Amino acid sequence: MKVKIIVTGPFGAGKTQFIRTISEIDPVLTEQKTKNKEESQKKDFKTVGMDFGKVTIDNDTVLYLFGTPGQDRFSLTWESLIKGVLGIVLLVDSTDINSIVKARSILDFFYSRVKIPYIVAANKQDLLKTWPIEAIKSYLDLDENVKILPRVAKDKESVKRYYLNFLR
Ligand SMILES: Nc1nc2c(ncn2[C@@H]2O[C@H](COP(=O)(O)OP(=O)(O)OP(=O)(O)O)[C@@H](O)[C@H]2O)c(=O)[nH]1
Ligand SMILES: [Mg+2]
Repeated sequence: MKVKIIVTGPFGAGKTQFIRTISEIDPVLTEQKTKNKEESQKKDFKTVGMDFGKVTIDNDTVLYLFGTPGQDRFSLTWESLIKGVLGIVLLVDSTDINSIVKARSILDFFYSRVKIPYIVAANKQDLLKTWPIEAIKSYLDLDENVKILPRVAKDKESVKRYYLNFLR
C-alpha cells in the first residue's frame, strides 16, 4: 500500500527536519535562504516549494511524505498537495506560542478541504521551556480523540515511532 502523508505546520516547526530524519532516499527539498530579519533570526533556510521523502514500513506499506512550506503565502502548494492524501501530520514548535496559534489556521485550511485523519506532533521537545502538551492541545482546540504526541524531529527513533503510531 502506498500512503501519501502531508507534513505541515507553521514556519520553522521542523517539517523539513522531520522528513530528512526518516527518509530512506535523499529527500527532495526546495529550500532558499531566508531573507528578512524575522525569518533569518530563526533559521538560515526556508521551504518555498515542498519536501519529498519516502519510508518503507514493511513489505506492504510505503509512506510517501510531502512537506509543505510553513508560510501561508505559499499556500498554493498546500492546495496542490491535497490530492490523494491519506493522513496529515501537523507539527508545532512546542517552544513557540505563535507557532501553536498559526498551526490552528493551517489545520483549518486542510481540514475544510479533506476530512482525513490527522495527528499533531509537539516538536522540539529536547529544548528547554516547551509548553505542556495539555496547553498545546487546548490552544489548538483539538477534538478529544485527536492524538498529540511529543516529538523530537532530529531523533530517528522518535520520528519512526511516530509514523507507526499513525498507521494504527
Ligand atoms: N532542537 C531541535 N531543533 C529542531 C527540531 N526539529 C527541527 N529543529 C530545527 O528547527 C529549525 C527549523 O527546522 P525546519 O525543518 O527547517 O523547519 P520547517 O518547518 O521545515 O520550516 P519551513 O519549511 O521554512 O516552514 C532548524 O534549525 C532545525 O534544525 C527538534 O526536534 N529539536
Ligand atoms: Mg521546511
